[in-house]
Amino acid sequence: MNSKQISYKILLVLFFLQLTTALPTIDPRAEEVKKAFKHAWDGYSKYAYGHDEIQPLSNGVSDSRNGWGASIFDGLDTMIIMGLEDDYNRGLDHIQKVNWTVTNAPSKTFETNIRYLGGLLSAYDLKGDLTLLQKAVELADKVIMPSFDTPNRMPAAFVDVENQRPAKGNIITLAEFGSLQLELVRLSQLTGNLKYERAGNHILEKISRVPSRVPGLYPMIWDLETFTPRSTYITISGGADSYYEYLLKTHILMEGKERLQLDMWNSAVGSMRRYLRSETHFGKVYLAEIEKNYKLMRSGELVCFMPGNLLLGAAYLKDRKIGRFAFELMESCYDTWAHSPTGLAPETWSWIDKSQNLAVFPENMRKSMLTTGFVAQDTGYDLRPETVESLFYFYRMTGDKTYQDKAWNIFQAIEKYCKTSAGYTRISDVMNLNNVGSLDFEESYFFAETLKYLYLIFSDPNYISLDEYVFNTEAHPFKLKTPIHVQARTFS
Ligand code: DMJ
Repeated sequence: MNSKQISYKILLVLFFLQLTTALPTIDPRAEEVKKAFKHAWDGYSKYAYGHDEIQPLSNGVSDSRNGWGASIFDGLDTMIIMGLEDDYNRGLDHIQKVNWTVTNAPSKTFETNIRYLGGLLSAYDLKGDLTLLQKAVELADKVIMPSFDTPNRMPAAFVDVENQRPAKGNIITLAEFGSLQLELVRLSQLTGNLKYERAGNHILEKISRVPSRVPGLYPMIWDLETFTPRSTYITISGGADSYYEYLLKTHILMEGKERLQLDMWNSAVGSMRRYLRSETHFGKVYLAEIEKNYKLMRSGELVCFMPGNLLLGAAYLKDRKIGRFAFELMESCYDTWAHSPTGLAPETWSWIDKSQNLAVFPENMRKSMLTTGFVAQDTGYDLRPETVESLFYFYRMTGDKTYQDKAWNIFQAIEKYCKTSAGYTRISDVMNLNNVGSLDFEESYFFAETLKYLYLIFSDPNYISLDEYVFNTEAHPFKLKTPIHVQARTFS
């Protein structure tokens, strides 16, 4: 080797050294989450490819979401984010062939919107394959938009896809008609066709004109024909949840131009603090429910998206009061995991409010309040993401790494109690260390949400930054036209 060759070699080494030091260090925990995704995806690919879900105990299949391969649509952007190129390409092949006018049952508008349309738009935002946008437009035109073909232009809960018209039935939940707008707005932004955005936002205008007993909060069950609430039951849980979530997110996605939805969000949050906030004798804070004139001390894992949504709003609006509320809810949500014997939170729980006399409650309830801080009701765990989702927001917006450690605890509990040879399954009893009761079902949102949030919380914070993306309710990130400033500047 002559001296010239030696100096080239040194330069090359220095160049690569610089390259390696310039790359962010990879947290080994992100790699573990990626391995979990791969394990689950390989099981699904082997036994259930093209079906909506795998049954990961029996290696059977299930088609609960139109039979178009929901796991593929839901998992596609996670594959892009994790750099799983081969799995992505195979997914794209499948997507190209899906026929939107054939289903095994009427299509549920809300689920089709958040999982299929949301998945396509997000994968398109991340990767730019035109097929994805074309399929999204087709899906919107053939399935989502026909749901609006009702006398008052409100979306029907189900669509008969073969005939492209609403399926019969008038009863619909707040979340089902009140959280279609984020996907429709993004589709309008990407295509330049405003008809989607108009249809989505029109619903919110209609809701804002309906009087409510509790300002900003609406009952869960509605009659579509009269467009009036059919019950007095108010909750932030399933059936209502994403309605509140999307008010803020749509305002952000629309670069602050959609003022009404931000006002509706602010009013809803004000009422959550005033009427739903409940504190226990031991300082835990939960979001209660309302039925008639009663406050029900009942909540659950599904509600645990709210701390993250509140913190996003608090950072965006620079509102300290909302921030404090977010923190107390985050802590109590996480504690339902930390204080359960398996480290997994129950689906629902109740509690005793500090205004109530502890002594009048049964011994077992008092004991449970003292030891765990809640009383488990539905003891199942459905591989849900909400607490991990909020931890992700908290980590990204505070820079506090203890949120990563909490997410890691949750991941380890999932690994321990939900893993099967072909994936991960829902279980029936998180409170029973001896028998968690595996149930043989893996929801597509496990690929879309749970594993994505877990992966991102251990990734470089600038990767899919909250300053640049807004996540739909199924954890599909949509690119913001104008960045916002909500992420922390330092992480420690
Ligand atoms: C997801 O499908 C969505 O987050 C939805 O809004 C409600 N919850 C499930 C996951 O728990």
